Amino acid sequence: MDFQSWVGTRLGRIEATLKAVLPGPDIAPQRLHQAMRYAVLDGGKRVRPLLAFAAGELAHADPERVAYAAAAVELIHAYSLVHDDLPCMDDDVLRRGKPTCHVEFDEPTALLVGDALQSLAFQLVSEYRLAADAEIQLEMIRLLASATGSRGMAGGQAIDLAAVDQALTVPELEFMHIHKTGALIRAAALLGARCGNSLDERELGQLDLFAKSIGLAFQVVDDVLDAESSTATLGKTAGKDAQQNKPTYVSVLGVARSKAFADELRGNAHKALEGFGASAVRLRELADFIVLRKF
Ligand code: GRG
Repeated sequence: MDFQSWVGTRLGRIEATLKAVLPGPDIAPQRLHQAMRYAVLDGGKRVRPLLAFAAGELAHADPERVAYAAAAVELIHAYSLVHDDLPCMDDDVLRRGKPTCHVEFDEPTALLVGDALQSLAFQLVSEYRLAADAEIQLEMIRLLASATGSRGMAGGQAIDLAAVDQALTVPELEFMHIHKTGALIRAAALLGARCGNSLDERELGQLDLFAKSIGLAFQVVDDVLDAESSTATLGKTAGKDAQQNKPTYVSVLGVARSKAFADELRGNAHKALEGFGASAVRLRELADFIVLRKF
């Protein structure tokens, strides 16, 4: 199967899982449930679920199990976008090519949407049987919690908010992005793999190295796209980083060196997968997609 077809079938699967696990729009409180569905469904590249599926294939995991783990990660990601767009944070009006959640609904609803999506994510990883044994599944829940919280994504967001109008060094920038963006991408890959039971500690370590490289590469490319692409192509407001005077890879390294750095990270990601053979083909293809993407 070629990469496009593989992506197409996984996108169908993740969409169906998300639709099924989100409360229906007619279930009370209807407005909150409608807003949750608005924030999650029909949009986004679904990079994190795709990484979970690809890592699941590496570990010969049951795709049914991976779908729930992938959905949990995507719900956390959707929550972070809804909160990030609020007036008290990035104050944005466009996301995934449509009005942001608080614009379409209202601010209190958007706040609750984020809260409820996060809770639903943890419900999924604790309610469904995802791993070979309960201990591994507990480890998966712990991993998702730490990737999401103050030592992960939320902590990265705090650093991001404090960095406005500040000059950061490259290591400081890297620290911020490893937390804000990288932690959840890493969790997506590791959760997908933990749904299977065929990787030993060394192999899980190699997958972790892959995920760390690709998580940072994702953000470097995001910075380049914010500087170079258009609002229409991105489906979110372009040029926001410069407008808000936020330090980015582009502001610190410039476009050319940022692109070279993203390519170096892609090389590191491929290297981490050496020795896995054909079972890592989708991870390799996703690394290429993440770095070469135009949106
Ligand atoms: C509010 C706790 C909290 C955290 C917010 C992830 C994040 C932290 C903010 C999102 C804003 C942002 C531009 C982050 C950097 C890169 C990123 C995560 C972009 C959005 O992810 P994509 O490109 O989005 O995967 P889609 O819409 O394709 O899912």
